[in-house]
Amino acid sequence: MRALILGGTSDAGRLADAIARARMDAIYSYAGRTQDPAAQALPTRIGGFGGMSGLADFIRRERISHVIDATHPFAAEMSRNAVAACAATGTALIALERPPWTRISGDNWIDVADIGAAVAALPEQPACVFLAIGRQHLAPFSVKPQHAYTLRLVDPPDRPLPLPRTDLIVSRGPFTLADDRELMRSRDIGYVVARNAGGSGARAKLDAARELGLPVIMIARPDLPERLRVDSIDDVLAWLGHDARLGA
Ligand code: 3Y8
Ligand code: NAP
Repeated sequence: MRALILGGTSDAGRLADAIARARMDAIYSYAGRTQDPAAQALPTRIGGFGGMSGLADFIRRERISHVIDATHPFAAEMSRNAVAACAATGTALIALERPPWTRISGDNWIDVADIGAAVAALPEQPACVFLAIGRQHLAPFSVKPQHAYTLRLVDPPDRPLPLPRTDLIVSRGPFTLADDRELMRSRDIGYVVARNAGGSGARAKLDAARELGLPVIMIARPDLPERLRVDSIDDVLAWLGHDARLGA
């Protein structure tokens, strides 16, 4: 057995720890989006594979027998490539996918399908907007330059930002309720824009918004192709043939 973890999330890191403890043969993979990704307990490769065919070549060359897609729910291209490459090479594939966040009493969510709909959901009247969606998808918001945008990025930007009025926070998660509440209160935030990432690492902003009675424009997850999906690390270990109850 030799596993490839398509990682880049806190859940993927916890899975890598469990697989290393179980002394299973595995490789962890980052896309290379950030300057200083968290170290992992497994041998790690960084960078794209070169599309579906590049991933299939990697699987053959490295004699990968099991692929675990533990990427973020919005890493849709990687997930699609994994389904295609595993089908082409006859390799076992499982996705470790955290459940989406669901609204609870007191939440004021505006559900939207994608980034474009999130832009449309913002008012015409100037507002203070917390764009908690990272760096890669900011350009669509430039059609509403009237807002004061608070941005949270993992790394300092290496090129000019596409929005005229920005307040930049450079911080990687996981985030805390106290910090996110203070962030919103000190900047008089009127709207929060978020992707439905799920998990615990970035949900603090939702709890802070609820406390402050702020609307959250919640971007739904992209559709992904059908593949075997679990939401627990123990289920992944069992699928790999390791019974977590037996310990290491
Ligand atoms: C490179 C690995 C940990 C891991 C932290 C989780 C939690 C914070 C939720 C907000 C939302 C956002 C963003 C976010 C989350 C965790 C987790 C998670 C959202 C790292 C990481 C990599 C990335 C890539 C980065 C994206 C960006 C997205 C920031 C490491 C820290 C906004 C997604 O500058 C860039 O190009 C950044 C790109 C993809 C989305 C974007 O479009 O900008 N993640 N995030 C992975 C790789 O190279 O393969 O650097 O260590 C991982 C984490 N991201 O240690 O606990 O759920 O796991 N990441 C979103 O939800 O919209 C933050 O600010 O509230
Ligand atoms: P994406 O749009 O789905 O993928 C674009 C390309 O990036 C892929 O086709 C692949 O390149 C490469 N890639 C993506 N994930 C990879 C991985 N784990 N290992 C090797 N190559 C990878 O991906 P994304 O949304 O930019 O996410 C990139 C990384 O950040 C992923 O690890 C993801 O888990 C993490 N992340 C993303 C988000 C988010 O909001 N999207 C949030 C938190 C963490 P090739 O085609 O060349 O193989």
